Amino acid sequence: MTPSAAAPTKLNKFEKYKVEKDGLAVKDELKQFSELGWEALDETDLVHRLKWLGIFFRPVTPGQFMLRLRIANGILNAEQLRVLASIVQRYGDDGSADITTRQNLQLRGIRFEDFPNIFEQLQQAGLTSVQSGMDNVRNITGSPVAGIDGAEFIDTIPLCQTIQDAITNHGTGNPEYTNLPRKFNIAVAGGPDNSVHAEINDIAYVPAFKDSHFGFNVLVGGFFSAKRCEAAIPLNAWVTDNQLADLSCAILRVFRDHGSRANRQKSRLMWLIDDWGLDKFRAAVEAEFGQPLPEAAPKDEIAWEKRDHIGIHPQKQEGLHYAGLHVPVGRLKADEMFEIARLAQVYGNGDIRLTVEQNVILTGIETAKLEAFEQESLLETFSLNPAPLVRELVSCTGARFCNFALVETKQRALALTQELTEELNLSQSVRIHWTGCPNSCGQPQVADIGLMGTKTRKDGKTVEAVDIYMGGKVGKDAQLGERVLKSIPCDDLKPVLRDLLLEKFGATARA
Ligand code: SRM
Ligand code: SF4
Repeated sequence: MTPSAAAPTKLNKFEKYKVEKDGLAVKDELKQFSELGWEALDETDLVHRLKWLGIFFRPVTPGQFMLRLRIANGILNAEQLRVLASIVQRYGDDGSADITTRQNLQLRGIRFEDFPNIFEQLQQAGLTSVQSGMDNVRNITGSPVAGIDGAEFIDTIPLCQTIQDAITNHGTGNPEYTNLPRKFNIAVAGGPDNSVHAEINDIAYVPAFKDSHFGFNVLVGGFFSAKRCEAAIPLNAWVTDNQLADLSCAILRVFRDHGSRANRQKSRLMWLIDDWGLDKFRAAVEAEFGQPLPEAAPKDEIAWEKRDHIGIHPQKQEGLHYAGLHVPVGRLKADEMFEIARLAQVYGNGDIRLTVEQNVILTGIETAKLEAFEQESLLETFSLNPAPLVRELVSCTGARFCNFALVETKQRALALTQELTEELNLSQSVRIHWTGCPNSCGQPQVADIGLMGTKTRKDGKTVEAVDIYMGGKVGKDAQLGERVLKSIPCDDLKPVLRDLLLEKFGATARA
């Protein structure tokens, strides 16, 4: 759908190609495209429009494509994971999957001609990748322990699914929401610990009671970009659980029709809120929603420190447990995916959950099965009790596959953390987030120590470096961290991190 009101006088180049042909149009062309081969495609189709189907051309590995799924609330079942494992298995060492910072999966190494068949497999398995890239709503995140957490106020799984279904027309594609001015993030928190990082989403729903009725306060406008990062602000609105999809769609229509399409660096929702002021924005949302929005509840129910869900924990269902497996920097190989699916079925209820920390949770494990489960060899790789520095390590894709990257991230993050683990004793875990460039996919601003890739000069040469962020606070009273150090060459980073850990996080040197 074309934006109706306030059509900008000057469209940026992305808007121009969307006017030429809607992104979702490639859905009907995919079969023909795959017969032609990717080398024969129009460049805009190849590099941009295919992202409406979740297909990402990777200039770093041409011919090996990435497929970004959408997994509402990060929950899938063992059969679905097996389908995904079998897709990446075909590509041998080139095939892998990454758990993303939005509780989602990206598959790698895919050959272009295989996509029509892969989409059939996804459809049969009840999976979709539609609208997962470019100017679309990203994966809808929810509490990773929804439905099993004794402390939760509401199970967010059906809520996230309903929002996703509305925006994507049940995973088939919905032209109403495929031409937004920019990307868009939505999160639903269901418990007291804010495990979705509500504050960094364009829309976040946080639990809040009003006159003893349960509902959600609404936050809007949170985002990170290279130019600007902002925490979400209260819309001063309160809605009930059955209104989340309608309100999300109303906000999206306001954004679609009025958000700036001139400068892509100033197109995220917060720029519209700034431009209009919150009152005008709220009134426009209310008009689109079709009914008055009640004022926010005076306080929300986010009262806890954030949990990481690693290890074995009791579920609210008597006699059942969930197990949080630490997946180092979120990367999975096909055999590991098959193995996770097997463990989910042998020991649990067959479900697999993903977290925004790029880890896996298995659910429904009976007490009697715990001992045998803990002996499984996969848990040597995906630990239930990782060392404090590795435990909360998060990393974006980085230079291995991402052409925006200024540095390699995942391997470096792991190697450095392992070296520091050998040198230091730590009694507490430290949340370290790596991101390969200022786009901040690895969310360095929410970390205790955030590392953002950059370049600097050293000994007359340009070298990989990082800016260091600190002070990110998550959970209750979340706040974004700030840059404290600039342009540390990656080769000189270890002693800097070591000193920070010794001085600020209670680390002591090992004898
Ligand atoms: Fe991101 C673009 C990877 C979460 C902000 N992001 C990209 C691209 C698509 C660039 C590209 O085409 O290469 C990266 C794909 C690399 C690859 O091959 O994997 C990419 N982003 C990721 C993932 C995979 C990082 C990860 O390792 O987990 C995350 C996928 C989430 C998902 O499942 O959909 C990912 N990206 C984020 C987040 C974190 C979040 O949502 O909590 C952010 C910051 C929050 C936000 O968006 O407000 C983020 N990504 C960006 C931006 C900057 C957006 C902006 O407004 O300027 C870009 C660049 C852009 O959109 O122009 C970007
Ligand atoms: Fe790529 Fe930069 Fe995002 Fe990392 S932060 S995945 S390097 S765009």
